[in-house]
Amino acid sequence: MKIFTYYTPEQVPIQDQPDCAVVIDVLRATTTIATALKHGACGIRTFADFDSLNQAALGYAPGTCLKAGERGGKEVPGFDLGNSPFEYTPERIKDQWILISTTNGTRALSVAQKATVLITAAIVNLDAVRIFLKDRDFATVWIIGSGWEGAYSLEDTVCAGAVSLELGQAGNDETIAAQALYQQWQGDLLGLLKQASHGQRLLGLGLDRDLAYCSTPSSIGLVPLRHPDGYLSGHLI
Ligand code: 3SL
Repeated sequence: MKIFTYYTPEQVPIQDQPDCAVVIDVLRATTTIATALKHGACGIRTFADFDSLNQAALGYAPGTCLKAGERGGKEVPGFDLGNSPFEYTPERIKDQWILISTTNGTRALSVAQKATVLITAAIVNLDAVRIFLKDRDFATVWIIGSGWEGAYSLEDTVCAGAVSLELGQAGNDETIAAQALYQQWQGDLLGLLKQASHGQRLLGLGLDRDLAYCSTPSSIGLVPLRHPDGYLSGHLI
């Protein structure tokens, strides 16, 4: 297995195609997606913008889908859910389709669409993702961080290092650097999120408990996996 890490969606060589793409947005899209699937959502459809999301919502019978997302960490007026994993309780989302658009996470998903297999990862489902990748032994894996509006993100890079460590051969220097960063921070992932610029932004919004949740390793034993129909479904490990 040869692993290539891209810190932002902008770095991804979209003319190529890996056997598997792993999209990461620790704060908070891929953490929230894993949580929603664990709590019984039918599936997650991701959208780069609100217009296409609103259009798609018209195709669902009333009461069967929830519109979700954020911009700059804040809720979207008129939507059912924001992007905090704490909103995605079983009572709220069980047997519902979730249509979601976020600032960076859903953009990262859109550049990975050509991959043969597409999954998402976060700290909360780290072990499940490692097992999924190890079992399948793909020839090429791309790990894609969502970053923040085109810029590097510390927490996605550390998670990329955690996913790739001991998994295969590094295909680029970014993979080696991500692994070194994970080795430095693995004992204090909450401390890392608190120092990261987007962590600071969320702390400024009073979302301290989101950081604690997003930094807890492997509390969720499933992998969000793209279904042939395009939505993310929960693959239990
Ligand atoms: O950028 C994203 O996709 C979001 O996850 C950002 S936030 O944590 O919801 O603010």
